[in-house]
Order: sequence, then C-alpha cells, then structure tokens
Amino acid sequence: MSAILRELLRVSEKAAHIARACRQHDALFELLIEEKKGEDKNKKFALDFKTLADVLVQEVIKRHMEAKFPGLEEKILGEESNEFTNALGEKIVLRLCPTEAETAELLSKVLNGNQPAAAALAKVVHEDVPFADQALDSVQVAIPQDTMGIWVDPIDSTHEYIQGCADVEPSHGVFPRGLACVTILIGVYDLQSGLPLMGVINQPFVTLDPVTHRWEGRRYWGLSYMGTNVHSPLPPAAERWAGPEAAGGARLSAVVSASEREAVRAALARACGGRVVRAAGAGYKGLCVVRGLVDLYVFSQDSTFKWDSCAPHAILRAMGGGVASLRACLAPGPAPRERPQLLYHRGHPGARGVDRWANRGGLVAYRSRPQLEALLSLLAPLLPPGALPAPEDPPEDQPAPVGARA
Ligand code: 2IP
Ligand code: CA
Repeated sequence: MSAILRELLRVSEKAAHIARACRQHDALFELLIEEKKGEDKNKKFALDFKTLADVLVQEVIKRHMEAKFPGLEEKILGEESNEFTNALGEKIVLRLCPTEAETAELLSKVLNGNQPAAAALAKVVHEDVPFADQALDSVQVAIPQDTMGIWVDPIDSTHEYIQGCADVEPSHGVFPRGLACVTILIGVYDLQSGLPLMGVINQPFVTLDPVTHRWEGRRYWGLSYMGTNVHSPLPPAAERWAGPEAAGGARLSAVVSASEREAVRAALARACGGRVVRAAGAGYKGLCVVRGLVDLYVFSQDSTFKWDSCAPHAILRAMGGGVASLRACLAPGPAPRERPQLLYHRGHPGARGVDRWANRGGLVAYRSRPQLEALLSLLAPLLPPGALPAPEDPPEDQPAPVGARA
C-alpha cells in the first residue's frame, strides 16, 4: 500500500483527536466558549483560539509527516501561517517541540500565560492515538515522494466547530449545519499535472456516546494513480431521494452552500426536481457526494480554496467522478473528452494571500460523468444571464508558500 496514505490517515486521526479534545477538556472548552461569545478576553491572546487550534493541527500534521518521510514537510501547504506576535510584542513561531513540556511553554506564550490551557493542549498534541485500517492493507501502490504536493485544511467549517451544535436534524442524510459538518482535509496532488492523487477526509464528530459523552468520528480515503483507483468502503447512504426523474432517466440531487446565489439555487432546484439541500462546510459538501447522499455539489462563487477541495476531489476521482470548474463546464460547445478538472499546483497571477488559491470559476463535484452531463444539459438553459462565476485567469508558474495567508 502507499505508506504515505497510511500515515496521512494516522495523522488525520490525531488531528481529529485534538479537535475533539478542545471541546471536551474544561480549560480548552472555556476558550472555545469565549470565542463563541466573541468576548473581549480573547483579544489578549496572540491569536484567536480557533486559529490556534487550526495552526496546531496543521503543525502536528507537518511534523508527523516529516518525521516519517524526511523532506515531505516542505511539500505540505496549508491555509495558516505559524508566525504570530503576542501582547508583549514577542514574535512566536508555533511549532511542535520535541517534548510536551517545551510545547506547553511555547503555547503558554501564545496564550499569554494561561498555563492550564497550555498544559492541556500540549498533552493532547503529544498523545499517541491508536490507528488501524484493514481496508488499506490491500492497496499496493507506491507514489514517488518527490512528485507530490499536499494541501491541508486542518479544520474545515470552523464556524460550525466553534458553534458546536450537536442536535441538528439531517435532511435526506445531509446535515445542514452543526458539528457533523466539521472535517479535516488532506489532499495530495501531482506537482507536474496538478491533478489530485490521494485524499483523506476525517469527520471527527459523527456519533456522540450517550454514556461517556464522547464523540466518535469516521475516516474516508481514496487514491487515484496511474490506472489504480481505490477508496475506503462507504457506509450505506441514507434513504434515496424520491420524485420525478430528469431527462435521460436521471434522478439528480445536489447540495449547495447556504451562501449560494438564489438564482443559481433556484435553477439547480428546477434541474433536480426540487432535490437540493443546503449544508455548511466545503469539505462536508464534498463528502456528501463521496457518500452518495447527493449526486452533485454545485458552487458558483470563488470562495472555496485549494485546501477545501483537494481531498474530496482525490476520493471522487478514485470513484470515477471528479471536481470540475463550473464556468468551464457551462461554456458553450460540445462536451470535451474530459471535463476540466480543478488543478492544485499553481496560484492566480497577481492575486494576494488566500485569493491566490481560490477555486475561481466555481466548482461542480460529481460521482459519475453521466450524472454531470445530465446536470449540465438541464442547468445551462435555466441559468439567468450573469449567474455564472467570474472567469478564471491563466495560472501562475510559482510554487505555493507554506501558509497561504502569508
Ligand atoms: C470554509 C468553510 C465554509 C465554506 C467555505 C470554506 O472553510 O468550509 O463552510 O463555506 O467555502 O472556505 P460554505 O459553508 O458556505 O460552503 P474554513 O471553515 O476552513 O474557513
Ligand atoms: Ca476550509
């Protein structure tokens, strides 16, 4: 099997453990609550707790992978930068230290002397987390390390993570919001072609044990490399959607962002016979397609980023689907042999910060090509003029920085 995929899964489990611990340990939960209320107290820290959790998870992933595969750390890119300045004007580089005590000391500087929280956090990040995945043992693929780049979203749907709702009812198996929408996303892509190769989606909050009040999560993975396409076994999808079939016999369903333009949502609802649900989290919406809860995830704006889409994209490719640019798919003309996939190796020229890595042109994530084609032919005539996402521009020929906010 791909040793790198196994370690990515293992470290995603550790990341999920950290995400859960921050909600379950008193000293850490306090910080989350302050964040939720937006209390002034938070301003005394070098960064908000949400960003601290994000950066810590990102650092844990980088450190773990570097220890197992020397040289890989510099290929791992994420949304966050690990440099901060605290209230005393000290510049702090947040790194995972060799010992728990050293990490606690460093964290205490970031948390302006909050020792209990710093100690609790250091303990969690240095803890060993058990991991086993039998389905992986049958995968016999080795991808050369020097051909890959990695995008990490340490905690996707941070808003839902902070809000922490656990009592949300799903609609057709899809959670519109709440902790179920939180995911850890690790996507590996080919540095040359920009296409995704491997993906891990870890969903830390799936079931809450009524006795221990502890959360259990679930992991999903996929690999698509030189003709080998494998993915993790999927839990059975919830009830299938009823209602009329679309042209060609398809009974399409889709998930959209709560911030999707109304004109696009309405056109999509007509194309899908009303089978359209809203959900939070770009990674979670990708996961809904992976799981077959819906057939498509459509987004007409440019506010998802490479780290949001790379992991679900890799899994969908392993399943025979993909994630394509919505604008390019809706351009007039005959359907090309392959729909233009999102690529991960180049940023937008002239754009700054996170905008360099935006998925301009929107996206459409799909499980199968026939379903995508059925949607496109139905949707194109229903979209009002001006509803399409902004044009893409030619990609830049520069490697990504570590910490895209930098
Ligand atoms: C966000 C998060 C949001 C999503 C947005 C992402 O990432 O997934 O939920 O918006 O695109 O960039 P929406 O839920 O409207 O799809 P993060 O939480 O990591 O900032
Ligand atoms: Ca994200």
